[in-house]
Amino acid sequence: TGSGFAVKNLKLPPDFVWGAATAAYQIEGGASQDGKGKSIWDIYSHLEPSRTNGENADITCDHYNRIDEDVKLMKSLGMDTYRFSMAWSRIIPQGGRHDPVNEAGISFYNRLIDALLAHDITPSVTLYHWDVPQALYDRYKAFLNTTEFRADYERYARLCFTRFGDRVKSWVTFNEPYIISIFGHLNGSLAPGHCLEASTDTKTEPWRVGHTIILSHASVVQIYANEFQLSQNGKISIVLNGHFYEPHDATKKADIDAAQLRLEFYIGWFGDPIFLGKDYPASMKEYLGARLPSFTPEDLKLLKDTYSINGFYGMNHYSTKFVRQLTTPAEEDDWTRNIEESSVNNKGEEIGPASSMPWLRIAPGGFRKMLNWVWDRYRLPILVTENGCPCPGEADLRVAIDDQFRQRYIGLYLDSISQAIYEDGVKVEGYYVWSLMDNFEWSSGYGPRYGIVHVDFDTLKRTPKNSAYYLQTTFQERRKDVA
Ligand code: GBH
Repeated sequence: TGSGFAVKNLKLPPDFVWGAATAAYQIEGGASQDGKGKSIWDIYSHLEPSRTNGENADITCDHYNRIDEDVKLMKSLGMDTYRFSMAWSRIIPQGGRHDPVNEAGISFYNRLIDALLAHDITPSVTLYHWDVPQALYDRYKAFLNTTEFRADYERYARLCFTRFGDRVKSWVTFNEPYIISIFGHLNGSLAPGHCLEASTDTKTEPWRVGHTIILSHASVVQIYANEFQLSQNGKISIVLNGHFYEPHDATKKADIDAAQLRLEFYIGWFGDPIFLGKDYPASMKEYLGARLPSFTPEDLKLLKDTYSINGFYGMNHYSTKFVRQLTTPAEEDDWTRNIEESSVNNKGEEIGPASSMPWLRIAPGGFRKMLNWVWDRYRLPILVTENGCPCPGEADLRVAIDDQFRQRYIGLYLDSISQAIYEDGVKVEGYYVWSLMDNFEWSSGYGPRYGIVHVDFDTLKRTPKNSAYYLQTTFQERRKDVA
């Protein structure tokens, strides 16, 4: 894996923007401060602590009480923009369309937005990053009830546009619908983990959850376009994640096809309805049959009416895997189309150097191909809304701060963006590193550290890592207009 892994510092457009991304539950803390309600993550992490490495995010980075310090830090590192999510349960503690609004929660986000703007940092707001109010889960199982969820989410979104839209010009409706559906409702490694209960139907529920997200997204895009966009003049879209897939055996047609199918099942599932105004990919409909919900004529009209309003493609991307089409009969409830993922191909070659997470390896070539795949299919300007990694050996503080693995990862992935823009003609407009600072990494708790700023979770002291300074200088260098 030695060759092809040297950073070239390739140029980026002068108006290309960069910043960092975070999510409310992962950094805020203040779990019940100022009237905040409980979300599914508060319950999930406390009910069975072994699901989250024995940890929770009651305090985490305490960002809720440290926004001035944290915004100054962003400024000192030269960021143009900051992507964060709002906690629905801070704004409407019980979540529902008839439930009271918590003005203290609104005021927190107002202070954050104002502090960012005062420092010339453009806010990008994600309305939903995995933390649905627990009350909605208790009432009707949240995403599993499409009609109820959609109506409650519409009210929450409308409230956010009304109260913050004079200053927020970049909106994301949902972070990573695939993860919400599959990890939250099929294998239960993320909240709500409802599928861990005996009475659930994992054969159909993940696809129902996906259906709810697609329709709720489209409704809110329509609301934004009809009621707000003319006066507020902002952009709205969704963030999709996904690995890139390479064939396990590059000479086998079945493996080449498997790579394409895996991308359709991961990204096309949401991307085709949302960005093309079309039905689910034919490959999914054929394989999943009645397990996949169908769109009514009104749904399809909504998708057709709204797809072109999406102002960008939000891409969370971390790594690439090999896929092999297995020939053994699939298990009865298999949904992966009998495709096996791995980080090693048929020749024993690894996809790239390993981080401290088994699924995340340095694979900039796959990233470049992913940018091209998305551009070819959806023709939308791409914002890389998350990219980053934890480092091997980071339990040692010196390694954590002098994070050479991360600097190389970021350097190579920025080179891929440059190649996609200048050599392949793909439109890429910005880059958000995941993450601003070390934080609560969901089911892994405080183990892996994705931050470009180190957080000591005893003292809550923030210390920029060398990758933070690397990002600052590499963007200065790469964006110099030398022509
Ligand atoms: C992002 O998701 C999240 O948006 C962010 O909150 C999180 O902190 C960050 O990643 C780092 O994890 O079964 O091989 O796919 C990325 C999606 C979901 C990808 C879990 C890896 C597990 C391994 N990730 N998935 S695999």
